[in-house]
Amino acid sequence: MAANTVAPQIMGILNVTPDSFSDGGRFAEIDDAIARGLQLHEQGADIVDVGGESTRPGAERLPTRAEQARVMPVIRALVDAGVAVSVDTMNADTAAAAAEAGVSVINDVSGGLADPAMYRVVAETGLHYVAMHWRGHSKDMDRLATYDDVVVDVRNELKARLAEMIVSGISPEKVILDPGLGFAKTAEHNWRLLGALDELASLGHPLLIGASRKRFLEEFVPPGAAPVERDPATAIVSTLAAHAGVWAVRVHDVPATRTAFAVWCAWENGRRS
Ligand code: PMM
Repeated sequence: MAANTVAPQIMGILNVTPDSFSDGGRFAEIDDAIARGLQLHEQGADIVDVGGESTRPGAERLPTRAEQARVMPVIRALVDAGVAVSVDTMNADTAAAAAEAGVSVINDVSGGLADPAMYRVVAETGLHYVAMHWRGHSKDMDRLATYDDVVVDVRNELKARLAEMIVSGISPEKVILDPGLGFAKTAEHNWRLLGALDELASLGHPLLIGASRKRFLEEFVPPGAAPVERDPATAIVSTLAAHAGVWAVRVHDVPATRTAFAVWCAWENGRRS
Protein backbone atom coordinates (compact mmCIF):
# COMPACT_ATOMS: atom_id res chain seq x y z
CA MET A 1 0.00 0.00 0.00
CA ALA A 2 1.26 3.49 -0.87
CA ALA A 3 2.08 6.04 1.84
CA ASN A 4 -0.85 7.90 3.33
CA THR A 5 -1.79 11.22 1.76
CA VAL A 6 -0.68 14.18 3.83
CA ALA A 7 -2.89 17.27 3.87
CA PRO A 8 -1.40 20.77 3.57
CA GLN A 9 -0.68 22.88 6.60
CA ILE A 10 -3.58 25.06 7.73
CA MET A 11 -2.72 28.67 8.50
CA GLY A 12 -5.55 30.24 10.53
CA ILE A 13 -6.15 33.94 9.87
CA LEU A 14 -6.12 36.33 12.80
CA ASN A 15 -6.57 39.89 11.57
CA VAL A 16 -6.20 42.35 14.43
CA THR A 17 -7.65 45.13 12.31
CA PRO A 18 -10.73 47.26 12.98
CA ASP A 19 -11.40 47.53 9.22
CA SER A 20 -10.67 44.03 7.89
CA PHE A 21 -13.18 43.31 5.13
CA SER A 22 -13.67 39.69 5.98
CA ASP A 23 -14.03 39.48 9.75
CA GLY A 24 -15.47 42.97 10.19
CA GLY A 25 -12.88 43.84 12.80
CA ARG A 26 -14.67 41.69 15.35
CA PHE A 27 -11.33 40.74 16.89
CA ALA A 28 -9.97 44.24 17.14
CA GLU A 29 -9.71 44.15 20.92
CA ILE A 30 -6.50 42.52 22.09
CA ASP A 31 -8.17 40.07 24.48
CA ASP A 32 -10.67 39.00 21.86
CA ALA A 33 -7.85 38.55 19.38
CA ILE A 34 -5.89 36.35 21.78
CA ALA A 35 -9.00 34.27 22.50
CA ARG A 36 -9.66 33.90 18.79
CA GLY A 37 -6.02 32.87 18.18
CA LEU A 38 -6.27 30.19 20.87
CA GLN A 39 -9.53 29.02 19.35
CA LEU A 40 -7.96 28.73 15.87
CA HIS A 41 -5.18 26.65 17.44
CA GLU A 42 -7.66 24.40 19.26
CA GLN A 43 -9.64 24.01 16.04
CA GLY A 44 -6.54 22.55 14.43
CA ALA A 45 -4.70 25.43 12.77
CA ASP A 46 -1.07 24.37 12.34
CA ILE A 47 -0.06 28.00 12.53
CA VAL A 48 -1.91 31.20 13.45
CA ASP A 49 -1.18 34.15 11.14
CA VAL A 50 -1.34 37.44 13.05
CA GLY A 51 -1.67 40.63 11.01
CA GLY A 52 -2.36 44.23 12.01
CA GLU A 53 -2.50 46.05 8.71
CA SER A 54 -5.50 45.58 6.45
CA THR A 55 -4.61 44.71 2.85
CA ARG A 56 -8.15 44.85 1.52
CA PRO A 57 -8.37 46.62 -1.86
CA GLY A 58 -8.23 50.40 -1.37
CA ALA A 59 -6.95 50.25 2.24
CA GLU A 60 -4.63 53.03 3.47
CA ARG A 61 -1.25 52.24 5.06
CA LEU A 62 -0.96 51.89 8.84
CA PRO A 63 2.02 53.42 10.67
CA THR A 64 4.46 50.72 11.87
CA ARG A 65 4.06 51.75 15.51
CA ALA A 66 0.29 51.31 15.33
CA GLU A 67 0.75 47.95 13.60
CA GLN A 68 3.03 46.75 16.38
CA ALA A 69 0.69 48.04 19.09
CA ARG A 70 -1.98 45.79 17.61
CA VAL A 71 -0.02 42.64 16.86
CA MET A 72 2.78 42.37 19.42
CA PRO A 73 0.68 41.70 22.56
CA VAL A 74 -1.29 39.08 20.62
CA ILE A 75 1.85 37.41 19.25
CA ARG A 76 3.48 37.33 22.70
CA ALA A 77 0.41 35.80 24.34
CA LEU A 78 -0.02 33.13 21.66
CA VAL A 79 3.68 32.19 21.65
CA ASP A 80 3.57 31.99 25.47
CA ALA A 81 0.62 29.61 25.16
CA GLY A 82 2.66 27.33 22.88
CA VAL A 83 0.89 28.29 19.64
CA ALA A 84 2.91 28.34 16.39
CA VAL A 85 2.57 31.86 15.03
CA SER A 86 3.36 33.65 11.80
CA VAL A 87 3.39 37.41 11.46
CA ASP A 88 1.63 38.93 8.46
CA THR A 89 3.63 42.11 7.85
CA MET A 90 5.34 44.10 5.10
CA ASN A 91 7.50 45.94 7.65
CA ALA A 92 10.99 44.70 8.48
CA ASP A 93 10.78 46.34 11.91
CA THR A 94 7.62 44.44 12.79
CA ALA A 95 9.08 41.22 11.38
CA ALA A 96 12.17 41.68 13.60
CA ALA A 97 10.06 42.36 16.71
CA ALA A 98 7.85 39.36 15.98
CA ALA A 99 10.92 37.15 15.44
CA GLU A 100 12.25 38.30 18.79
CA ALA A 101 8.90 37.36 20.34
CA GLY A 102 9.15 33.84 18.92
CA VAL A 103 7.16 33.61 15.66
CA SER A 104 8.07 30.72 13.35
CA VAL A 105 7.25 32.32 9.99
CA ILE A 106 7.36 35.80 8.45
CA ASN A 107 4.49 36.21 6.00
CA ASP A 108 5.11 39.20 3.74
CA VAL A 109 2.37 40.00 1.21
CA SER A 110 4.78 42.33 -0.59
CA GLY A 111 7.41 39.62 -1.14
CA GLY A 112 10.03 42.07 0.12
CA LEU A 113 9.08 44.94 -2.19
CA ALA A 114 7.46 47.19 0.42
CA ASP A 115 10.46 47.45 2.74
CA PRO A 116 14.06 47.28 1.48
CA ALA A 117 15.21 46.04 4.92
CA MET A 118 12.95 42.96 4.89
CA TYR A 119 15.34 40.47 3.27
CA ARG A 120 18.17 41.41 5.63
CA VAL A 121 15.89 40.86 8.64
CA VAL A 122 14.59 37.56 7.27
CA ALA A 123 18.16 36.37 6.60
CA GLU A 124 19.23 37.38 10.12
CA THR A 125 16.35 35.58 11.80
CA GLY A 126 16.76 32.40 9.75
CA LEU A 127 12.95 31.97 9.88
CA HIS A 128 10.71 30.61 7.16
CA TYR A 129 9.58 33.37 4.81
CA VAL A 130 6.35 33.45 2.81
CA ALA A 131 6.99 35.68 -0.20
CA MET A 132 3.77 36.62 -1.94
CA HIS A 133 3.46 38.00 -5.47
CA TRP A 134 2.70 41.70 -5.15
CA ARG A 135 2.68 44.71 -7.41
CA GLY A 136 1.84 47.61 -5.14
CA HIS A 137 -0.02 48.81 -2.09
CA SER A 138 -3.74 48.20 -1.63
CA LYS A 139 -4.84 51.65 -2.74
CA ASP A 140 -3.14 51.10 -6.13
CA MET A 141 -3.46 47.39 -6.71
CA ASP A 142 -6.63 47.24 -8.78
CA ARG A 143 -5.09 49.41 -11.51
CA LEU A 144 -1.93 47.24 -11.48
CA ALA A 145 -3.87 44.13 -12.55
CA THR A 146 -2.55 44.05 -16.12
CA TYR A 147 -0.56 41.12 -17.46
CA ASP A 148 0.57 39.78 -20.84
CA ASP A 149 0.08 36.28 -19.44
CA VAL A 150 -0.70 36.23 -15.74
CA VAL A 151 0.93 32.84 -15.11
CA VAL A 152 4.14 33.65 -16.98
CA ASP A 153 4.34 37.15 -15.47
CA VAL A 154 3.67 36.08 -11.87
CA ARG A 155 6.18 33.22 -12.22
CA ASN A 156 8.84 35.55 -13.64
CA GLU A 157 8.23 38.21 -11.00
CA LEU A 158 8.48 35.63 -8.20
CA LYS A 159 11.65 34.27 -9.79
CA ALA A 160 13.19 37.76 -9.77
CA ARG A 161 12.28 38.11 -6.07
CA LEU A 162 13.89 34.72 -5.35
CA ALA A 163 17.13 35.84 -6.95
CA GLU A 164 17.17 38.94 -4.70
CA MET A 165 16.43 36.85 -1.62
CA ILE A 166 19.35 34.54 -2.30
CA VAL A 167 21.70 37.50 -2.86
CA SER A 168 20.50 38.90 0.48
CA GLY A 169 21.48 35.72 2.31
CA ILE A 170 18.09 34.05 2.74
CA SER A 171 18.40 30.24 2.60
CA PRO A 172 16.36 28.96 -0.34
CA GLU A 173 14.92 26.12 1.76
CA LYS A 174 13.26 28.70 4.01
CA VAL A 175 11.24 30.31 1.21
CA ILE A 176 7.57 29.60 0.54
CA LEU A 177 5.95 31.23 -2.50
CA ASP A 178 2.40 32.52 -2.84
CA PRO A 179 0.75 33.77 -6.06
CA GLY A 180 -1.17 36.42 -4.08
CA LEU A 181 -4.77 35.76 -5.09
CA GLY A 182 -6.70 39.03 -5.35
CA PHE A 183 -3.61 41.23 -5.08
CA ALA A 184 -3.53 43.15 -8.37
CA LYS A 185 -5.52 40.27 -9.85
CA THR A 186 -9.00 39.95 -11.28
CA ALA A 187 -11.15 36.87 -10.72
CA GLU A 188 -10.02 35.56 -14.10
CA HIS A 189 -6.35 36.02 -13.12
CA ASN A 190 -6.95 34.13 -9.87
CA TRP A 191 -8.54 31.17 -11.66
CA ARG A 192 -5.72 31.02 -14.21
CA LEU A 193 -3.14 30.97 -11.42
CA LEU A 194 -5.02 28.28 -9.52
CA GLY A 195 -5.13 26.22 -12.70
CA ALA A 196 -1.38 26.58 -13.16
CA LEU A 197 -0.03 25.79 -9.68
CA ASP A 198 2.31 23.23 -11.26
CA GLU A 199 4.03 25.99 -13.18
CA LEU A 200 4.53 28.00 -10.00
CA ALA A 201 5.71 24.88 -8.13
CA SER A 202 8.33 24.38 -10.83
CA LEU A 203 10.24 27.27 -9.21
CA GLY A 204 11.18 24.62 -6.64
CA HIS A 205 9.54 26.05 -3.51
CA PRO A 206 6.52 25.04 -1.42
CA LEU A 207 3.38 27.02 -2.25
CA LEU A 208 0.88 28.74 0.01
CA ILE A 209 -2.58 29.71 -1.25
CA GLY A 210 -4.84 32.32 0.33
CA ALA A 211 -8.28 32.17 -1.24
CA SER A 212 -10.29 32.58 1.93
CA ARG A 213 -13.42 34.75 1.57
CA LYS A 214 -11.87 36.70 -1.29
CA ARG A 215 -13.86 38.75 -3.76
CA PHE A 216 -13.44 36.26 -6.63
CA LEU A 217 -15.64 33.82 -4.68
CA GLU A 218 -18.61 36.18 -4.55
CA GLU A 219 -20.07 34.71 -7.75
CA PHE A 220 -20.90 31.55 -5.76
CA VAL A 221 -23.05 33.26 -3.12
CA PRO A 222 -26.23 35.33 -3.39
CA PRO A 223 -25.71 39.03 -4.24
CA GLY A 224 -24.88 41.03 -1.11
CA ALA A 225 -24.05 37.94 0.99
CA ALA A 226 -21.50 38.52 3.78
CA PRO A 227 -17.88 37.36 3.17
CA VAL A 228 -18.36 34.55 5.74
CA GLU A 229 -20.80 32.94 3.29
CA ARG A 230 -17.85 32.34 0.96
CA ASP A 231 -16.46 29.71 3.37
CA PRO A 232 -17.87 26.65 1.55
CA ALA A 233 -16.39 27.89 -1.74
CA THR A 234 -13.13 28.57 0.10
CA ALA A 235 -13.01 25.02 1.44
CA ILE A 236 -13.42 23.64 -2.08
CA VAL A 237 -10.69 25.86 -3.50
CA SER A 238 -8.40 24.87 -0.60
CA THR A 239 -9.07 21.19 -1.27
CA LEU A 240 -8.39 21.50 -4.98
CA ALA A 241 -5.19 23.34 -4.07
CA ALA A 242 -4.32 20.46 -1.74
CA HIS A 243 -4.86 18.09 -4.62
CA ALA A 244 -2.52 20.23 -6.73
CA GLY A 245 0.16 19.74 -4.07
CA VAL A 246 0.32 23.06 -2.19
CA TRP A 247 2.14 23.12 1.12
CA ALA A 248 -0.33 25.34 3.01
CA VAL A 249 -3.60 27.22 2.81
CA ARG A 250 -4.42 30.43 4.67
CA VAL A 251 -8.04 30.38 5.85
CA HIS A 252 -10.56 31.93 8.23
CA ASP A 253 -12.65 28.77 8.74
CA VAL A 254 -10.29 26.16 10.17
CA PRO A 255 -12.89 23.46 11.08
CA ALA A 256 -14.38 23.46 7.57
CA THR A 257 -10.90 23.26 6.05
CA ARG A 258 -9.93 20.37 8.31
CA THR A 259 -13.08 18.47 7.38
CA ALA A 260 -12.51 19.11 3.69
CA PHE A 261 -8.91 17.90 3.93
CA ALA A 262 -9.92 14.80 5.91
CA VAL A 263 -12.41 13.87 3.19
CA TRP A 264 -9.80 14.47 0.50
CA CYS A 265 -7.24 12.31 2.36
CA ALA A 266 -9.78 9.49 2.75
CA TRP A 267 -10.56 9.70 -0.96
CA GLU A 268 -6.89 9.62 -1.94
CA ASN A 269 -6.08 6.79 0.47
CA GLY A 270 -9.03 4.79 -0.90
CA ARG A 271 -7.74 5.33 -4.41
CA ARG A 272 -4.25 4.15 -3.50
CA SER A 273 -4.99 1.19 -1.22
N1 PMM B 1 -4.17 37.56 1.81
C1 PMM B 1 -4.46 38.52 2.71
C2 PMM B 1 -3.58 38.80 3.76
N2 PMM B 1 -2.42 38.12 3.88
N3 PMM B 1 -0.93 36.46 3.12
C3 PMM B 1 -0.61 35.52 2.21
N4 PMM B 1 0.56 34.86 2.31
N5 PMM B 1 -1.44 35.22 1.17
C4 PMM B 1 -2.63 35.85 0.98
O1 PMM B 1 -3.34 35.52 0.00
C5 PMM B 1 -3.00 36.87 1.91
C6 PMM B 1 -2.10 37.14 2.99
C7 PMM B 1 -5.75 39.29 2.57
O2 PMM B 1 -6.81 38.56 3.09
P1 PMM B 1 -7.49 38.85 4.55
O3 PMM B 1 -7.71 40.33 4.62
O4 PMM B 1 -8.72 38.04 4.54
O5 PMM B 1 -6.52 38.40 5.60
